[in-house]
Amino acid sequence: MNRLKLYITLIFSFFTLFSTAQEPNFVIIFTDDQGYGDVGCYGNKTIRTPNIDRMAAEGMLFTDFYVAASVCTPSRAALLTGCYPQRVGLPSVLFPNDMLQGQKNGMAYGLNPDEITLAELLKAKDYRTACIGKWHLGDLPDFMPLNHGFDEYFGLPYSNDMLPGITPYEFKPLPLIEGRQVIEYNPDQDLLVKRYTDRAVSFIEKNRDHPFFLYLAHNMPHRPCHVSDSLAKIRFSDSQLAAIRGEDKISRDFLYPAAIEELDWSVGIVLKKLESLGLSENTLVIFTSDNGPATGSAGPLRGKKGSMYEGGLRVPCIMQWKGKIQSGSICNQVTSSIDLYPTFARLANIDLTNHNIIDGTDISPLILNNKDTLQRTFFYIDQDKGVKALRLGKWKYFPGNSPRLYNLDEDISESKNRNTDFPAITKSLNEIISAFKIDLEQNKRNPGYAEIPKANITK
Ligand SMILES: [Ca+2]
Repeated sequence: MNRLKLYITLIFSFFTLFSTAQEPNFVIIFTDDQGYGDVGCYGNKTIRTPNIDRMAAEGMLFTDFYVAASVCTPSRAALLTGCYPQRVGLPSVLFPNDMLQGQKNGMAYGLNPDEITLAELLKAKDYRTACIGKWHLGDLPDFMPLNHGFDEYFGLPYSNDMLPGITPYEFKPLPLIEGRQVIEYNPDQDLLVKRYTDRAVSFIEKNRDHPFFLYLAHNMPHRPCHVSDSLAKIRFSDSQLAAIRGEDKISRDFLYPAAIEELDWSVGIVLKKLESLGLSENTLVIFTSDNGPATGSAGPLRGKKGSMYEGGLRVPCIMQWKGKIQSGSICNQVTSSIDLYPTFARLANIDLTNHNIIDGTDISPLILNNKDTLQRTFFYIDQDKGVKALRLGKWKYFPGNSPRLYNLDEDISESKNRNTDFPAITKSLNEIISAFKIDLEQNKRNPGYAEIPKANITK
């Protein structure tokens, strides 16, 4: 009998060991300029998002989740490095390298090749990695996804409006890139969400037996809005659609709800694929947006894309992990996209002890146990204009000559300045901001620089 017991114990230990040996898969679905109020489960009554809503019903909805910038490039730099974008030298939006706005001192710049991105971090555990969609962290080869830890790349290297004929700037044709090669110029953007989704599904299928990290960064619903026929025709007749598509990028704003609905469709396809392959219990799926809305809704929040009010940086965020994250849970803690880096590290058993300075906090205890243990600060930094505000608990504080203090628990729209009511609180928040400014100044790193190819220099 003892021998039998021993065998059973051994078999159990073997299975336990085996079943915990595989690191979890990570999927980040990152939309572009989608607002806090542009999802059903965040209160939208007219845009239909059944798949994202189901994700929330089966997972965790974050009410106070922040991206670390209110515009594209710095928000993406933060997500992939776990740092405030100013710490890694990318505080503002990058333009294509052949344009003056894409250069500093005659050099093109982008995410420093020395930075260890989330993809590179996970490579330490032999993850398969894919970036599908918008990159926007530098468009020369040194800065592109394949040089930043991604095995695969398929997408647009920057924003979907950086193409000829749509803005006052003289952009070159917009490249669609596969790996390192341009495969098309000015691709039909009505098909982008579908093409990205197809790629995502085949990446998941291909790596079903291996840990993977999928970074699915849609270009939509950033202006100009594009939608495939199948989704657009639910809302518009053929003639309406022809008129909307035939006009400028302003008229395309009518497509915004349909664009969100197509993104929701895409979320559903990805989740279904994970379920059908039996991967839902070993995959953390995160849905969020890179900054507040340009044309959509920030719901009850003040401000939009580009703003330091809540509407600029507080975004919808839902996490789903079957069997690990409690169904229908809500997290009201202050959390941020910069937290995903140390959180993924923890979940994949990667040690960050001797790592570069990062700003994020491991939020795995919140995700896995829904514990209210966090009392973290979040700083609102306005591109290259410095630290503008701080969030700690319910308080949001803007220092300066006309300081403002808002109690976000009672005043989510930042309308009642309580600055003179709580001098002790503002004093301590001021001290936290001053210390952080010094730390950021002393411990910031440079972007990467690269020669601009001669062929790209226009006379
Ligand atoms: Ca954006």
